[in-house]
Amino acid sequence: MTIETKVTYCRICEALCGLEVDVEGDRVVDVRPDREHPVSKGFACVKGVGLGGLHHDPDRLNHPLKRVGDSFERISWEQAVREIGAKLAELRKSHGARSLAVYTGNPTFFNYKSFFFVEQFVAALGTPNLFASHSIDCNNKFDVAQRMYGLPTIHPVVDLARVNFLMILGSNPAASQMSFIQAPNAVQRLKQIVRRGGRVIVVDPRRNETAQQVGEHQPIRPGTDVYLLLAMLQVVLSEKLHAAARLAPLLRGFDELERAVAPFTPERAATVTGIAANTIAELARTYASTDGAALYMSTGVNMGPFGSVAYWILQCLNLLTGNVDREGGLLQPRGPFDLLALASALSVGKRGRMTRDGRFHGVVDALPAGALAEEIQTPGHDRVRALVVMSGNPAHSIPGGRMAAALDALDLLVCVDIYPNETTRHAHYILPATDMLERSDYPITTSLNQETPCAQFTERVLEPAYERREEWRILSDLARTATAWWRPTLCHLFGGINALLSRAGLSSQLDPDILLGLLFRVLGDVSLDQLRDHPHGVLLSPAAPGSFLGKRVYTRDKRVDLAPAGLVADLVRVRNAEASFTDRRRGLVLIGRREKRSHNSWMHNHAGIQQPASPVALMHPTDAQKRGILSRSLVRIAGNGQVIEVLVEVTATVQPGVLVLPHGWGHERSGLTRASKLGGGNVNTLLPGGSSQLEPVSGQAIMLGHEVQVEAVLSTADGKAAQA
Ligand SMILES: Nc1nc2c(c(=O)[nH]1)N[C@H]1C(S)=C(S)[C@@H](COP(=O)(O)OP(=O)(O)OC[C@H]3O[C@@H](n4cnc5c(=O)[nH]c(N)nc54)[C@H](O)[C@@H]3O)O[C@H]1N2
Ligand SMILES: Nc1nc2c(c(=O)[nH]1)N[C@H]1C(S)=C(S)[C@@H](COP(=O)(O)OP(=O)(O)OC[C@H]3O[C@@H](n4cnc5c(=O)[nH]c(N)nc54)[C@H](O)[C@@H]3O)O[C@H]1N2
Ligand code: SF4
Ligand SMILES: [Mo]
Repeated sequence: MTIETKVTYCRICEALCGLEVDVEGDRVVDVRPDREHPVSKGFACVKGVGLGGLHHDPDRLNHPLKRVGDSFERISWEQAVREIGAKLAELRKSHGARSLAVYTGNPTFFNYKSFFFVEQFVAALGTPNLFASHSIDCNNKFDVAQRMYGLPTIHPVVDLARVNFLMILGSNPAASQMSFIQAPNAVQRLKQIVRRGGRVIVVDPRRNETAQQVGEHQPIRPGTDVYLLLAMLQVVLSEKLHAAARLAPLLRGFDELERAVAPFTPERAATVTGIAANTIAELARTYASTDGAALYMSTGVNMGPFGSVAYWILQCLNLLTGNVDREGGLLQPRGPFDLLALASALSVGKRGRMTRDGRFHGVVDALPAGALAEEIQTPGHDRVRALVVMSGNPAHSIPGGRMAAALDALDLLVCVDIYPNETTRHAHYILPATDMLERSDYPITTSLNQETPCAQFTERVLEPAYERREEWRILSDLARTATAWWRPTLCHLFGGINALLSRAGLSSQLDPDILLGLLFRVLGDVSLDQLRDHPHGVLLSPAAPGSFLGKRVYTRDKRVDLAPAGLVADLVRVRNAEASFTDRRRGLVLIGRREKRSHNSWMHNHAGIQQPASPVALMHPTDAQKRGILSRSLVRIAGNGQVIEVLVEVTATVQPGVLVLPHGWGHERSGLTRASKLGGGNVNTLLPGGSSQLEPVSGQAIMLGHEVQVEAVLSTADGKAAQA
């Protein structure tokens, strides 16, 4: 058989690296980084080049499954759709649409068809109950953008190619490739900044792998970035290092912001953050006076207690120093066509969804995942009784350890996934989806985060194996079976046409790419056909300086709101919490980290990607000594009434008082051949959860900075004897 090379791109993380895939029949024989990709230029990581192993993993889901007693039996698609549709319809009839819910996980946002059809499926069911993984990741960012810029999707992107001063808070690009910015090989990009004489400062409680390779490391006490940012803004405002007068026609709320920030001096921030006051003032002055500077923050701050206020103040700093909408600062990309205009036309973020108790609003129209267990378990006629999980692992990824019991309280749990996971264990039906090699795609949802705007369409590399199906098709069939045969949703339109095609005996299906092609034809700078002719991708015009402020801001008066009421009000909470950070604790403060070789909870079963035998916690030598803990020994970590045992590495790269632990581990009961043999446990069981642990502004789950107790499984003396 001949080997054919196909060009595509990886959709595991936001870097979206170009790939070349050698295919022989229905087998993937090789996956390589694509050297001709205009942005990733031959970069890809171990996960991307491992896509062949993912596609052929014998543990993959290949057929629809139905729970029968304690095990699962293979059923036909026809039976699965019929039974699930009927159950959804029955629950809707007897308990109302609110009794139906959807949880959509991280991979949905890398799959444009699934992304659009999830919203259409929710609309078809008529329920407000869409829950999304962005509320355990970055809800604060979307919510602040909505409040300041009028759309949740506006996040000016750092001009990495020209920036001269970049401060990174709570991100480890060496492992993650960053978020809200598409920058493959991010560490190299950061090194280039330093090489041309610029400064990169990594603010992190741990000298993470990025800080070990590039720039300067600024340690900080976990959870306190908001005080650092407030104090930097206080310096910029009180020393008049800003361009507010020039920017006045483009912004509003300056006076109120100035009043609100005035009390947050560097001296006060120093006590809380552990960073000297003069260092904070110096950072603020250098940042404000550098020609081309930017502040960037990510999950290490998002998941802390004040993610929304921190992101708001960070935006204000970038705006008021004149760094937004200029070269060398931050630019607002447009997408292959005007995606902000499209989001606005589609009323993205404006669907008015609320939790049952009215406490939390939808962010990008999705409710906080941290409230899902309560929406299922709190009694009431309209409590959630049926849940469809799309490419997610809520049992594992939501903090609190309460989801498993909540899932068992459902009348219907349907999981659409490529693998069995900790959530599918509780399912009544498991439906097998295609992987990224088995479907065409365009990265619509990440196009607004492109530092180097680029357009790439990929055809499917392989036909779907076994009975795997694309998500849009599964959702269309379920929507049509659960509701009246016709409703104005894409699920009904595509589902209906495809049903007619099958009835006419035709095997081909109408794919939503046809709609995408139309969008490109009407609105785009390039057509989908042109992109098909250039499979490596084509560069689009770079984001233009001066094209954003006053022009593409979606507030009513087109001005950026520097002082949204809900954010100003949350400053009280920030002030009241100051003392809590300096209280002497008995335990250690838990923070997270990502690992190069895994992705959230779903890459641990890959045969070709070697994993450590257990997750490794990191702690400082003084903390280890106090507890009689040896490096590479087993420790017991207790929190939230739960205990897990993992290996520990003793290292001075971590601040004293801090424990670092990766998430996504603990697959003993997943049913996966390899992953279930790995040790460790799920860090989320150690964290308090539920709606009391949500950041009140945005509903983002607070997942960092909780206290845990750590002890040696063997004492130092026993350990030394054992090692000897
Ligand atoms: N303690 C702690 N918890 C965390 C985090 C943390 O840092 N610390 N990180 C959080 C973050 S940032 C995120 S984004 C969330 C993620 O939360 P989730 O999205 O709930 O969890 P994932 O582990 O990403 O699970 C993704 C699932 O999608 C499946 N999948 C992969 N590809 C496809 C596909 O193409 N189609 C379908 N249908 N399924 C697919 C995988 O098999 C897997 O089961 O976790 C959060 N949880
Ligand atoms: N290899 C790999 N890549 C991934 C993922 C993965 O699981 N594996 N997940 C993807 C996903 S879903 C996302 S959302 C992105 C996230 O990408 P990033 O946001 O870059 O996430 P991390 O790499 O976990 O880096 C977070 C950093 O925050 C630090 N930190 C913790 N607490 C604090 C704090 O209070 N203050 C400050 N300043 N720092 C703190 C941690 O020490 C860590 O170095 O990564 C994506 N890329
Ligand atoms: S960095 Fe790795 S996982 Fe992320 S897109 Fe590139 S190849 Fe895929
Ligand atoms: Mo994420």
